[in-house]
Order: sequence, then C-alpha cells, then structure tokens
Amino acid sequence: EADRLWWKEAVVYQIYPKSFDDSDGDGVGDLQGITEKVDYLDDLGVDAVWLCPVYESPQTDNGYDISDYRSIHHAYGDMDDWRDLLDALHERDIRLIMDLVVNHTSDEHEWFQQSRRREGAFEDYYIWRDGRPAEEADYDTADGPADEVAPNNWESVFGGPAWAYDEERGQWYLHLFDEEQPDLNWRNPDVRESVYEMMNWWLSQGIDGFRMDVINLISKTEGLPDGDAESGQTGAKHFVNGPNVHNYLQEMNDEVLSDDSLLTVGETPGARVGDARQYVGPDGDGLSMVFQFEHVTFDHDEHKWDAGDWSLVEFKEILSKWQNGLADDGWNSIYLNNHDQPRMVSRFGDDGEYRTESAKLLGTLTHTLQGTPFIYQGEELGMTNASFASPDDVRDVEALNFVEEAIEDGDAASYDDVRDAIEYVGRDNARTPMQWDDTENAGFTDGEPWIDCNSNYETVNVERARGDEASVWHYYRDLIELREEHDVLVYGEFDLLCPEDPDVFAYTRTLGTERGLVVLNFEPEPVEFEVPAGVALDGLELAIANADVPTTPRPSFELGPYEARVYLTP
Ligand code: TEU
Repeated sequence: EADRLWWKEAVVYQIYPKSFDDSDGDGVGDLQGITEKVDYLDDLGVDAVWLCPVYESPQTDNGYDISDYRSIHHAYGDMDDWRDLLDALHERDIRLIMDLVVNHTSDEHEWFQQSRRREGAFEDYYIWRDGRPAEEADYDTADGPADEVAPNNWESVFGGPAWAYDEERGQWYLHLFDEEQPDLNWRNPDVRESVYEMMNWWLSQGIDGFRMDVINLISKTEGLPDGDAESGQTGAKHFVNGPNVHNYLQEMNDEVLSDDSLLTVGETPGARVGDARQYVGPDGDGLSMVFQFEHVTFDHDEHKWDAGDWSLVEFKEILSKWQNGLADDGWNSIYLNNHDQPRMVSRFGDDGEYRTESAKLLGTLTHTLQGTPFIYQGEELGMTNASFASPDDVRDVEALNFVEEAIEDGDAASYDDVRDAIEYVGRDNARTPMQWDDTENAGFTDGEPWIDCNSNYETVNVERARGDEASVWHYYRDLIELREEHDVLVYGEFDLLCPEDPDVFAYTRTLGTERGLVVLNFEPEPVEFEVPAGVALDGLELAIANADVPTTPRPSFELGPYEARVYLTP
C-alpha cells in the first residue's frame, strides 16, 4: 500500500491569474482579486492552489516568459499582495503551489540581456551557436545574416524555427517556445545554481511546492544534432526527456526539494509511463507526480491543430495504462483540462443539451481515479469552449502564430478556414474570464476585459451555480468531500472493467475490505451495462450519482445519457 502523504489526498485548484478576478478594473486579474475569492475556494473544499506564473513578465506568453523571478508582475500587484494571498490561503489550510518556469526566461530577463552582451558569468547562460553556411542546409530558418541559416533544423512548439538571430551578439539562440522565450543552458552549472537559489528563496517565503513547466525539456542532446524532419516536431527527440534530465532533477532534489512534504508536479509533454517512473517516486528523481499528455494529445493528428475524433476505448486504455503503471511506484496527477487545453466538457462531454450531466460525469472520473485531481478554474461550473469569430478575438501567441503560418503557407485562405481548429483546441478557450455572476463581464472586471467573456456567462456563473443544489458546482463539492471521506478513492487499487465497451467507462477500486464501483456512460443516449461476473455487489451503496438512481447496484442496469454512478462500501 502506498505511503500516506497529504498531496495524495489533496484536490488542487489551478488559477490562471490573468483571468480569475480583477480587483482594480484594469481588465486583467490580479492577486488582490484572488485573495478576495479565497473563501470561495474554501467553500468548494480544495486543499491546494496551483498559481500559474505571477512573476514580472512582458506577458508575451501570459507570464511563461519571466523577466524577474523574484518580483510580481506589476499588473498583478506586488510581494505584499502576494504575502496577503499566501496568508489568506494558509489561514484556511489551503496550500500554495507556485509555477516554476526554468526551461526558458523572457528575453527581457537581465540574464539574457547580459548574456547577449557576453557579460562575465552570463555569457553561457543560454544556448548560443554560430549559424550554418546557407548552402549546407535545407530547412526553414529565421532571418539572420544573408549567408547563414540557423544552427540546426529544430522547430519551436509554437510553430516555425526554434532559433532566432541576435544582432547584438552576432549569434543564434535556441527558443523551444516563442522567440521571446530563450532556453536556458542547463549544461552550465552556474545556471543550475541560480535556479536552485531562486527556488530555495521561494520556499523560504513559505510556499508548499512547485509545478514545473516543461521540466522534461531542459536537457538537450550534446552537439544539438539535426532532428528527423518527418517526425512531428522536428528535433523533439533531442530535447524531450533529454540525456541529462534525470541528473539535473536529482541534483535539484538534493539542493532544494529533499522535504517530501512539498508537492512537486513536473509538466512532461511526451513522457511515457517508463519515463514517469523515473521522474516520480522514491527511487526516481523525487517529483511527487507529473502531468502526462497522452490522454490529451491522442486526438491530435500530425499536429495539434488537426485534432478531431477520439474513441472511448482508446481513452480508457491510456488512462488505465497510467493507473496501473504508477500504482506501486509512483503517483498520478489527474486532469482533463488546464490553461493550455480546451474546456473538458466541450472536448470529452457535451457542452449543449447535456452540459450539466457530462460536466458532472467528467468530474466523477477525475475524482475517482487513483491520483491527485487538478480542477482548472471554471471547470467546477462546467465552463465551455468559447467562440472566436475573428482573429481580433484571439489572444494566444500559439494560436496567432498558427493563423499567420497557415495563411502564409497557403493552407488557409483566411481566418475562417482555421476558425474551427481554434475553437476546438485553441488555448484561449480556457482563458476567458472566470464567470462570477450575470452582471456585465461576468463580474470579472469593472473595466474592459483583456479577452472577451464567454457569451454564456448569464447562465453559467458562480452565483447561479451556488444557488442551485443541482449544479455542477455543488456536485464538485460533494465529490471533493467524498474523496476526503473514503480512503479507497485515494489509495485503492484501480481495475478497469469492460475495456472494449465503446460507451461505458467502468472500474473498481479496492483497499482491503473497502470497495468501490464507478460506472460512467459517455454517450448522449441510454445504454445497457452489465456488471462483469466477479465484481462483488454485496455491501455496495450509492455514494454519488448525477441522476436519480437506485441506492444499490443490480447485476445489470440502464444508464441514462452521460449518467455517472459511484457505489462504495460504507
Ligand atoms: O506548456 C508546455 C507545452 O508543451 C504545452 O502545454 C503547450 O503549451 C501546448 O500543448 C501547445 O499546444 C507550458 C505552459 O503550460 C504553457 O502555457 C506555456 O506556453 C509553455 O509551457 C511555455 O512556457
């Protein structure tokens, strides 16, 4: 049986500060706004908050481009506001997890400014190279000297080449994300020391852990060789789960994270179960858990903008593989959406007729798998994807790059040709303002919001949801409480039932004599479900459901559209 730890039993709530609550009417959320809503979080019952980046930043990528790790972005407030928030959370026994973005900084960070001038210790803080003679290479390159191309053919996650030319230094620098997000050179021990020092400084401020942005991209193959141009993101193999990543994380663990009461979650796109086993757990690098991506990318084709159909059978297969793979040595994080993903009810449920039912169904899944559930702000209301009628409504740098590139490359004649893709997988779907009430701008701001509110805020909002016992919000509160009361939902072994059933996601949880049975209908129609022989039904009682259903399970039963039931031994 797994060791008991607070972060295994916790439910974490993710806050995207720019869109949570604006206290001063400038149209962007801020720390005081969050502090004013701490009672809201307490009422919901969450145990920890993961705060997306609030550090000083030019905001090219909404704070994932940090120009000063030790100060607060001016539009969000200052360190005193931050301390007020920390205290308000701690007074309510809610822990605070800060975002750690150390694969890259902003190009406005003083490290980069000094590095581009080759100043002293900073000269090698980033990944600088000379260009290649133009005649040697056959890949897309950013603008540089006429006879040069970029040092290799790697592509950026946000589209286009991963290198930019810096006039001042007369060399190229690597940027796996936007060109204003240069990658730090983790081979340089001074860089690592600076990062650890900064982390220790934040820990000394009293925080309870870190969410580590793209932490599995920090190590790049020696010599930075060309990638296979036919392989999805060119170069990925040379920086995803790279050669020294485990050494760096173990060193970080020794220097910063040895206290295992901290929650550390590594964001690890492209990690498989085997990689994750090395990142988490006592014999691994010491992270508490990782965010894996398989279940949110399996509907992507060549690249994410070709997302489309998905099958429940494959979805179940992926999630059970992770459940089983980390059952004994490791721990899972459980999420279906965040600030980079579309709204889960729009992607995996039905955001029309069955919005409420399917939002509850998906919440039932995330709170009854083995792992720590992460709720993304607004998920507890069943917030949906939004509409982006024109490129002027789009804010995300990734989406804007994609629109520009699609038009440039002739893949799209105009925005209208890519609008569906933007509205299906675009990150702005998750970044529209939190919907507090039905007043103008959903009660998010008294000013002009930095991004438009979803037009459904008059019906989908906190005030209304709290006043309605049948809302998604109340159901989430019940789920959180249920998980708190039943160890079997936290620590129990997971067993998938009926893997080939195309409509129903069903599983059992077992912890000694405590048992659970979870049955979820992912279809908008009624379906028949037969409990497999071998699953003991005696002693099971209904613990939560999103419909009126019998209090004890029968060997077979009909499930209504998006019906979810959880039976537990009392
Ligand atoms: O995201 C990393 C990442 O690879 C993806 O989540 C990516 O944003 C998305 O899949 C692109 O389609 C992290 C942050 O969560 C994200 O907000 C940042 O933009 C990114 O790193 C760079 O810091």
